[in-house]
Amino acid sequence: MKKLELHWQIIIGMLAGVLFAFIMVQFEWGAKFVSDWIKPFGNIFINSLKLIAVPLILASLIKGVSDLKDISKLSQMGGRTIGIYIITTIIAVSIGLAVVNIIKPGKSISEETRISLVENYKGDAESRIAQAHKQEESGPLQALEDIVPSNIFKAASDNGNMLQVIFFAIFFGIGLILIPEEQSTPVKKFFDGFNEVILKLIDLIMLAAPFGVFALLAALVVESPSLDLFKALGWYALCVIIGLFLMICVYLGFVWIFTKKSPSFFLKGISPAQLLAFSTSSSAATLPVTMERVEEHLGVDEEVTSFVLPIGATINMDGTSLYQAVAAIFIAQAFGMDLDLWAQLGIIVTATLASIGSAAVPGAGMVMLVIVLSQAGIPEAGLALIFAVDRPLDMCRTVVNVTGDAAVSMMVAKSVGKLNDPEEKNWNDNYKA
Ligand code: DAS
Repeated sequence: MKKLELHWQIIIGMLAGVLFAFIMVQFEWGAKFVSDWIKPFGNIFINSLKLIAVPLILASLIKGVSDLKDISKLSQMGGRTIGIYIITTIIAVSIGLAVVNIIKPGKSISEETRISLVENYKGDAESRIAQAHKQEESGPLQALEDIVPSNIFKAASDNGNMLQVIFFAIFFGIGLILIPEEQSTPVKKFFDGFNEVILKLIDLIMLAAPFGVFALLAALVVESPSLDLFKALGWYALCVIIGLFLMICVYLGFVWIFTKKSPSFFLKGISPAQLLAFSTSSSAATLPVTMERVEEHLGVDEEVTSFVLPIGATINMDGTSLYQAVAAIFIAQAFGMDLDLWAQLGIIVTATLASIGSAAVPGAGMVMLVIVLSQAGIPEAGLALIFAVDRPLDMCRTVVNVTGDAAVSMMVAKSVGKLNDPEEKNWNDNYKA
């Protein structure tokens, strides 16, 4: 039987997981069975992907930077990458603000619903508020200071702080460019081989993808809060999803205009990574697959993906910034606050910075949301209003984060002449060569 394409395998795994969970919850022991005996396999799957993410960044970035031969190309690509990332994030926040101001979901929250939600989720909100305040207390240049690790092994152990790994890899790659060719060649050969091994490990891990997402979705369904909460927050969640959908359309338009590649080509190429982002809610865990899909199915040269994607997974979170804008205005509306234009423009800045600071792991966007709320003078207790639906929305916004990284990598590749064409007849020979 012809092997199903990866995205169909993942879709089937997800649907089976949801169906299995709905069957399980019919029995009083069902939810506990799923949490005890199924959910661990989902965590093992995510951990195996996160295990690969750091070695992959190290190998591909060191190889990518050292292949640049001269440092001017690095700064050229870096400038374009960061510039386009910031533009797409500002567009995302603006879309979020437009949607939430038009639909006004916060106006639909009744007083008693607000009071019960704040009561129900105050504990969870408080821990995230504490986490964010710890982050906020640091000085204005703390984020810059945190980029330089004091110990590479400690940096590599914390998936939430991949900027330190990226910094070391770029630094090491620059060192490779600066030493004599006869000395750097064996080191580069090692990292080439190391990179190939990591890519092979990703293929092996992805064999377990349908089972991993089955377990993740089954656990999500049995652990979701009661459905009636969703009704109260339905309009809010709808705003986020409409905004995220519009942002995907923006990416498709950019890719079409700047690379002449059709939306169907782009979506077919990136869909397995999008489905994985949806299942894991983690850009970091999805990064290995994002890199493989962008290179081998969207035609972006490794020299670009190894640089643009790890940085994108860490600082380019357009889905998160859009969600933060919608959430902030929703909470303000629910608390009867009317923010003027200046306050909302301020949210464009703070949500952009907050998304850059959000780690590529589940729930990070909500922690950083506190910074957006406190800057705009919106009650932080409002976090409790949205906590109930954060996980499903985290899955959706992570899809947009990953999609944005892939779209920008195609645009950067096109601009530096490093976008190959997988639709060419002898693509594989060229690519492999
Ligand atoms: N889950 C984060 C990510 O991995 C995004 C977020 O929490 O907003 O992209």
